[in-house]
Amino acid sequence: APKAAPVNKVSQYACQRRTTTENYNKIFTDAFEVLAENYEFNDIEGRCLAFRRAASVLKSLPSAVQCVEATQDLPCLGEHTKAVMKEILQYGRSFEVEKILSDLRCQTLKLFTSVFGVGPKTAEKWYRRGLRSFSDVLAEPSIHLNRMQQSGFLHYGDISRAVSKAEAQAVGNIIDEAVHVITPNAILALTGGFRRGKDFGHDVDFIVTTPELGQEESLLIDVIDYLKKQGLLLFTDHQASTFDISKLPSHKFEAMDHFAKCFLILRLESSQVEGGLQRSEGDSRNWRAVRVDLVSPPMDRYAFTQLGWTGSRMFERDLRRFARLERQMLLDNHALYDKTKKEFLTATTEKDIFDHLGLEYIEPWQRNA
Ligand code: TTP
Ligand code: MN
Ligand code: MN
Ligand code: MN
Repeated sequence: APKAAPVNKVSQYACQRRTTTENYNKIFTDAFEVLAENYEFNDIEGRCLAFRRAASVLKSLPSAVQCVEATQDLPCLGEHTKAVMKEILQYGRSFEVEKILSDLRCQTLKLFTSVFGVGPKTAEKWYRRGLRSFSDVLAEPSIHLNRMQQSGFLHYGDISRAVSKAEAQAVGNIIDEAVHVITPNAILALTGGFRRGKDFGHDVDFIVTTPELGQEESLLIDVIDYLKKQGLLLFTDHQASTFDISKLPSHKFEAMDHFAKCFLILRLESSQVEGGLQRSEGDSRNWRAVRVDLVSPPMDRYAFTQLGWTGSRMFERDLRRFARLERQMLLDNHALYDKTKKEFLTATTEKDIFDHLGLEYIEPWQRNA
């Protein structure tokens, strides 16, 4: 007999799913991430995205998948992903994944891209030159490291170690003081992974702006200056705003936006952290380096920036895809444009943007897609 249609069909769009940090299918999603990254290293974008989409769907499930048959009504799971799941269910591991993990090229690219400022292209270039380790790279006289990469190597141990919630809170206190000394009525908001309720992150992300339009223009520079004078800045890369109000939202999915922003490495003292620093064994320093991102949009773009920077990346990607394909609208970190009405839609809260898109509101902690 034909089965009744499932009542709660899982959407193909991450922005129509509620995904907390609780992942009951980590055994599968970890495997998919290895495969996705390997396709990324080999420039096979379609397959990379397919595995990331599949992982994202499994992350939204309220329980662990016990058999492949249980996935038949789920979107975004193809033959290849199901074959990997079958292997894991049967043997507890995937041989395809293990083969990748033991591959020298993949291991080396993963090592190199773990350095702040080193992307897949640079990693590939170094690998092709026969370099296999950090000491190989640092001993190669023909390699010029840019400022970001130099800091990446200098603080490698610290910034490759996860940032805890307590450490993120301490960073928040530092930024809070700096921002408000400069502009008493400035607005500071946590964004990124910690806003989604993650317990650990690779950095801490904040939005800083001012209630008065235009006043935010000098804010970041002044904050950087203030932190520098306090001796707290180990690295800074400031990017001035290239925001153009008349531009339509981008058609492409791109992580970068046009607002003023800075990528920092901050010095965090143990005494500033409740419960002290989490240190690795044998490390007796009373400080650690932490990666911090600040973005500074004009106030009338605050909601779009908050929605864009809260992530996750898959959630963002699908918000834009949903807007384009289901609503004929263009969404990015700056604006929402209705192509049918040929007009921009304004928003003061994230909820306004979900409303414009005809989407149920998804809380930040439900966006861990
Ligand atoms: P990340 O800080 O890279 O990622 P995360 O906070 O989700 O996770 P973690 O740091 O713990 O690894 O990026 C946060 C969001 O910011 C992400 O959704 C992409 C967005 N982003 C932009 O929109 N534009 C930018 O220029 C940058 C750097 C990030
Ligand atoms: Mn990198
Ligand atoms: Mn982050
Ligand atoms: Mn970040």
